[in-house]
Amino acid sequence: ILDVLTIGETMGLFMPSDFEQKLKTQTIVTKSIGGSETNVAIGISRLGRKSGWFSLLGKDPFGDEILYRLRAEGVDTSAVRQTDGRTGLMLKEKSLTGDPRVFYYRENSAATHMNPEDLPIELIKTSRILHITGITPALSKNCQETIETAVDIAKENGVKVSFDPNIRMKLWDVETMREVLLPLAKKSDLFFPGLNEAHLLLNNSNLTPDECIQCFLDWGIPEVILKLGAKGAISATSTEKFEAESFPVIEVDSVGAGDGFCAGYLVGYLNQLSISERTELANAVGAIVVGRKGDYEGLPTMDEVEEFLGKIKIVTR
Ligand code: KDG
Repeated sequence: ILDVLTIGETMGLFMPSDFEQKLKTQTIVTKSIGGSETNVAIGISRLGRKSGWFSLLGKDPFGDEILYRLRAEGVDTSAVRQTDGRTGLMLKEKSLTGDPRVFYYRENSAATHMNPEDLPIELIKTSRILHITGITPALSKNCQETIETAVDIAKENGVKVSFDPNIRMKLWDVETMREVLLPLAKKSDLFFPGLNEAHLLLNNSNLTPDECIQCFLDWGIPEVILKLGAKGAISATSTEKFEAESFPVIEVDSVGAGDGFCAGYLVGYLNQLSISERTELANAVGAIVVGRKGDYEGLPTMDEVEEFLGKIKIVTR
């Protein structure tokens, strides 16, 4: 039985090894992998819970490497298939504001051909949580149907649905995004929007964080976690609300921080921590990820989180 099953595309990733430089001028690049859903799966595994991931990959070096890295992280990949398609790619470099920019080479990739018939139904039915993001439904009509079907299977079988909208405006227009993501959000049990994403989904950028949360709770979503970036996060259910400050960090690479946050929150949820403790754990994981280069490399173990929070002291030499 998996604690969390995630579904979505993971790509090969290149970034300048000297992350202060632009790709254009660099000959030495770091090769890695990136995908929101595998970031979450790896985060959960490192924090001590059992995760799995489903997708389609190419029969190519990146398809092999993604499987190799995920297996090394203890993520269940038993349902993943390598097809005749190609594994998608992405490039990443810092912009002048420091926030990384990404460039996708993922049209027509193996994962974009995912269909509902490919879904590992038994694995979904027997997992505790299904975690999905708004990236996958943006990849193709059949990916959208695959995610919708996975959510329906989860709901019919009492599996909790965790949903991070992860809005990627490079992948679709805002109207289609709303049309597709709103119904998914309404079916979720744990919903993780950022403030900007909440504004885009609700089509109103004047709403305060509390007003956004109230809208989502009014839709019937049981647990809403609004990510405020450097300002922390607010978590709420119909009876409880908790606001957590973020931890001060030196930002190296913010990509993947939201995924680390989700992984921390879901592990807190599975470990039956209180809503305030879950949010603190999520914030700590997000902060640690921001401080390290790479989409998933910075994800911590539980010992590292406790050391970060000053709860344990590790003997280093
Ligand atoms: O959340 C981080 C992801 O966005 C990144 O790892 C790559 O999945 C990715 C995407 O589609 O941008």
